[in-house]
Amino acid sequence: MPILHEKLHEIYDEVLHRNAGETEFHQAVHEVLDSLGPVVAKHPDYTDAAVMRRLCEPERQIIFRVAWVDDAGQVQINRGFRVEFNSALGPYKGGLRFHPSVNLGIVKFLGFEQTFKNSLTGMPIGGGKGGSDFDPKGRSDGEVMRFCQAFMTELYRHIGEHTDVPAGDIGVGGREIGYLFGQYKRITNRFESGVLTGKGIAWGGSQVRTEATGFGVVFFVDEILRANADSFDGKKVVISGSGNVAIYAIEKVEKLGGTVIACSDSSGYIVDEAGIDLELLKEIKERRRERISCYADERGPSARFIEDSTVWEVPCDIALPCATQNELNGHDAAVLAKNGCTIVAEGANMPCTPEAVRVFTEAGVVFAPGKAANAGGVATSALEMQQNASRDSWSFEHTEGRLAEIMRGVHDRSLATADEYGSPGNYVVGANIAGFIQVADAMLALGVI
Ligand code: NDP
Ligand code: 2IT
Repeated sequence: MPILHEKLHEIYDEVLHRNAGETEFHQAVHEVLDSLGPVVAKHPDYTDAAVMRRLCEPERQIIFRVAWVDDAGQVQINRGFRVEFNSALGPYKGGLRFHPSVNLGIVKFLGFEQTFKNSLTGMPIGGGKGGSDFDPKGRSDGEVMRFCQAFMTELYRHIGEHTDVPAGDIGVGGREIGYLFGQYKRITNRFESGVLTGKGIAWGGSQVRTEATGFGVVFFVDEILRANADSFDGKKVVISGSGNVAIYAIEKVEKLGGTVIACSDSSGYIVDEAGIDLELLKEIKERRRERISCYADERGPSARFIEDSTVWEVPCDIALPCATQNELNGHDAAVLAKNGCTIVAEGANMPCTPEAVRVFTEAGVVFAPGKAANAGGVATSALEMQQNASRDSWSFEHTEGRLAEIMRGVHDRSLATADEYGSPGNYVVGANIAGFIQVADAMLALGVI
């Protein structure tokens, strides 16, 4: 890893020491500290007030047992997490992830990233993240409901519309938010809409929240293209994953004139040279919750399924990693660059390894980090909170317009900050510094807490 500024190096050592073994958290912290050298040099007051050191220590970390009964009558035990990372700018805000890989280090990396991402949106939201090592795959609706009820039976005491507002992430979509909200309402006897986002439209949800992360990533890439007097027209796009973020990224790319020719899940990927048939993909992944190979079986001769391989071997102009952390390594990055890919934007959180980011930078591939490119999801969650607070609901067109405007703001702020701090065109540096400064200034104003 590159050498950090001396004062930041001390902070990183402390993080390594205090959070032994939490490799994803170390990676996320290192990536931010690596950008902050010029800020430390320019603003000694941040160091004097230990702002960076305080930012690396979550305000509160909650770990709890979740016991529930499966369809066979067996008692199952899972572990639940909520890491309330930083509330300098507003209530803790961030998703819940249900996936067998979830552990404290992963939740901390996600909560840390979320703090900077939320700041970068310019909206009044702090950072937090949570989840469980519960694996929803193969579980019945009834099992998912009982798990969500057991999870909320502990979580409810820690959250609230002014305190901490969870939402979805991997393995948590509209169905799970419904069961979680139902149990919160039942326990508290309050219809407190603003306590969760990603709700159904009929019961306090916002238009566009389902689509927001995927649409937002594509709006961000559209800003990059426009800045280079280019457009999506005729571009070949490859996307990893086939969940919430991937599906709506595909929808918007196709709307803007590009063609998505490949996407994936954890079993392999599909290539469809005719362009992904979105309705078929939604039917298989969203409604039937089946594997991506079914797409190739049902689509006909234009599509094929490649098992246990990486989607990054498919040549494209634009790549959007939308599955999970560290899914695109240095080798994949080199293959993408060699095949002519010119823009990579992270729909997922930290999907590119540090080595991959280095390869992209050296090869002149424009790289947009997740905390900027995927901020549309949480930004629209903040719009949902705004609608809940005013007991209002906005049209699809109005909300999508707000999302596009927010993504333009995130893009322009990242670029302007990169310029100001001597790294023109570097979205990583720009997003990290712009996200940092807003939280840091709030922390200075609020005193040592
Ligand atoms: P979903 O659960 O809807 O979809 C996840 C997709 O990624 C699935 O296709 C899944 O495949 C694949 N995937 C997950 N874990 C792995 C793994 N370990 N290896 C290979 N593939 C994997 O989640 P989302 O679409 O909501 O989230 C995707 C990414 O976007 C995550 O990084 C999340 O943190 C990030 N994100 C999500 C936001 C949101 O609003 N939902 C907002 C901002 C970022 P399979 O089904 O086979 O597991
Ligand atoms: O990573 C993310 O930004 C999310 N999973 C969305 C969080 C939210 O509160 O909408």
